[in-house]
Parts: sequence; structure tokens; C-alpha cells
Amino acid sequence: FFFPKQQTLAVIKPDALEKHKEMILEEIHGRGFSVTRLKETVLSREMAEEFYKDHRDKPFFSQLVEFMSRGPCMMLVLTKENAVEEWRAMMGPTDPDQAMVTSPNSMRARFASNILHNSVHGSSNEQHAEEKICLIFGDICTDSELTVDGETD
Ligand code: DGI
Repeated sequence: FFFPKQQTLAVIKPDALEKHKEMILEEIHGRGFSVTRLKETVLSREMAEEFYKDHRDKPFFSQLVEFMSRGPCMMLVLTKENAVEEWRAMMGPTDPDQAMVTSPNSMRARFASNILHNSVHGSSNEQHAEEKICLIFGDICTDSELTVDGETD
């Protein structure tokens, strides 16, 4: 198969940043991803709400927003053929209990403590990747309709 180069947004979440950052970065490079953008940032509540807006009706939404804005996250744009799917495979399933069974080498199996504090994020498809890259790295956003918190451009 031939896969065109693709971008995905990876996030090292606040629970994993302190203890596992070096290991995660090493594995990202080891698997041949190019890190084309990178920043460490503390998400505001509003940014975390926007980031996870698709989950706003879920019972865990407020916990999720609280957690994601509690400390620094590392935001990375990963570029590689088939990046979206490959990074998702490296992450493993959302719930580490499941990850330990189905993919014991995955990041979540090794680094996550529970379904909420699950160490890493990765876009689930190309459209989400583009949207979240725009949200986080706004300066490379070309879609003027994507604005945050009342800002316009
Ligand atoms: O794409 P994923 O991060 O694997 O999973 P998702 O898009 O379904 O959920 C986004 C995040 O929301 C997930 O990384 C952790 C949190 N979450 C998902 N399902 C649950 C959850 N948190 C709690 N407390 N309970 C859940 O069932």
C-alpha cells in the first residue's frame, strides 16, 4: 500500500508530561514521525472545552475539561504516511484496562492510570486533525471560520 503524508495532532496530557515525556518523544522519533510543530502549553478551560466540544453532552465532560486544563500539555504535529492511524495504534484504546489486554505495548497500557487520566491524545481522523491543529497552532490555520472564544480574524 501507498499512503500519502499525513498530519495528526498528538497531545501528551498533564498526567503523563512530567514522568513520561522523554520516553514518549523517543518512541515518536523511533517510529519515524517528523515532529513538525511542538509546544508546551496550559490549556485554558475555554480551550479545553473547545478541544473536546464533541463530548460536551457526556457525563464526564466537566472532569475531562478540568483534567486537561490542570497543568501543561505538550502539543505535537506529527507528520508521516498514515500518521493518524499509526499514532492511534501507538496510543492504544481509550481505557488502559482494555489496552493492557489488547495492546500491552501501547502508551496507554504503560502510562495511563485510568480511562480519564489516559496519558495521550491523537486525532481520530484527518478532518479532526486539521481542525485541532488549527485550534492549537492557530497561526497555521487557513480556515477563517475556526475561531476560539469569540475571537475573529
Ligand atoms: O479518542 P480517545 O481519547 O481514545 O477517546 P474519546 O474521544 O472517546 O474520549 C476523549 C477523552 O475523554 C478520553 O481520552 C478520556 C475521556 N473519556 C472517554 N470516555 C470516558 C472518559 N472519561 C471518563 N471519566 N469516563 C469515560 O467513560
